[in-house]
Amino acid sequence: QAARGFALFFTGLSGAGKSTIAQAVVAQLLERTSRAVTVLDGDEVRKHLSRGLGFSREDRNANVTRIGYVASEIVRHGGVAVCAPIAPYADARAEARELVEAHGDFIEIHVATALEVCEARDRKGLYAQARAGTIAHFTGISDPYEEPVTPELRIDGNGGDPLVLAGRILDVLEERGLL
Ligand code: GGZ
Repeated sequence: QAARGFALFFTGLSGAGKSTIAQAVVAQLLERTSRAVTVLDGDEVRKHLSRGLGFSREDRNANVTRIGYVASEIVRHGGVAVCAPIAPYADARAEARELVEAHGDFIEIHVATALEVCEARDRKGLYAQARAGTIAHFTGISDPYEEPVTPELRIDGNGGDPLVLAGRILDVLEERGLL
């Protein structure tokens, strides 16, 4: 019978390492499964699915719910959806979970990286702009991030090799019978 689909839902601050770890997970998944793996990364989603949405609570939640809906369709067909939005609000994460769990497993992965570490990385210069007040409502600086209380997995994103962190995620998937 067809394998049960699942969604990996990464959440964390900008610069926490969500995309990097997600990419490493996808590469390792593709070596282990012949299933279709679809990536719904924050940046890409906002270019297409969520084009025109901003960063108010309402818009962020709309963005996260849309991601949850697309992930649920992928999961319904036995696929793997890899999502990596900031998803700062618990209510929208719960809604995404509900959509996906109607059809398969929802693995929430909190990439826990200290704000100071994200800010020191500042790969896109956005933290500097947020501090300067050029960008308003910036997560962690002038906008909230509600930490997941009981994610399936919490990963320390303050350092460490993304390949090793990805490997740990695959171990969890295997333990859960998803691989
Ligand atoms: C947070 C922002 C903001 C504000 C632009 N707050 O590090 P990045 O650049 O590449 O990822 C961030 C991305 C966040 O989009 P998401 O769709 O993941 O957010 S949410 O889940 O909250 O809907 C960052 C950039 O967009 N960015 N302005 N004000 N991040």
